[in-house]
Amino acid sequence: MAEAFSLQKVLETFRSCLSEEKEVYIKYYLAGWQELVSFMNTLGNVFSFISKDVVSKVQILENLLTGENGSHYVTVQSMVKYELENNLVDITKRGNHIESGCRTLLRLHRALRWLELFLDSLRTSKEDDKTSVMCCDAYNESLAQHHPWLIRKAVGVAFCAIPGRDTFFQVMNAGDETQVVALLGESLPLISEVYQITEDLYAKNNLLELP
Ligand code: 1PZ
Repeated sequence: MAEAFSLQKVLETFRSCLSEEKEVYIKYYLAGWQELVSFMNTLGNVFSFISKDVVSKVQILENLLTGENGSHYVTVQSMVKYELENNLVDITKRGNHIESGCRTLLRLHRALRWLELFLDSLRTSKEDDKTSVMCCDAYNESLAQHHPWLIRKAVGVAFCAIPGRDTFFQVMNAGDETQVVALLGESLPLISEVYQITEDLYAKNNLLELP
């Protein structure tokens, strides 16, 4: 059986993500997402359409990383350079490269912003605050802007099934509430830094709207 999810492991993978030159290692980025998928799976089947999408994107990137051009996919920086220099990215509309590393990672990158916002509101929340509201606010501020109506509706339904705050803290498997809050405080700057470095790189290369 797979080891149980723990917030600690997510923290460790995001810590491993950055090289000394502040490049983002795709291997650990994907490992972080795999941890998050296993977390989502413990929350119930309503989330399976979300975790399936994450799994398929992780798989696309893993195939690139282990494929014959894998050496170009070690970091997000090297991937962007390689795919752009070799015209492997559909820039304005979908064409021959619908599964480029750049566009695939962009989807996860946008979702990472959601995660950052959500975890931060969880961290600062009070006992009576609703996780569904926190999820929804974080979503509207991030991913929703990139999703069509139908997906936004489906996500809205999934939010109704989100477990309460107490369950969330338990499933994170990192001790009592105070400990989880402390660990979140430690994890969030790491997640933010990975997010920001990727965001700046994508912005600099005009990749933030890849179809
Ligand atoms: C624990 C509660 C989970 C709430 C998750 C909130 C985010 C909702 C995201 C909904 C995704 C819906 C399914 C797939 C959508 C895809 O169309 C898009 C765009 O990909 P494309 O079609 O262009 O290939 N996929 C995404 O935007 C990636 C979404 C990833 C969501 C990750 C959620 C992370 C959850 C972590 C758990 C703590």
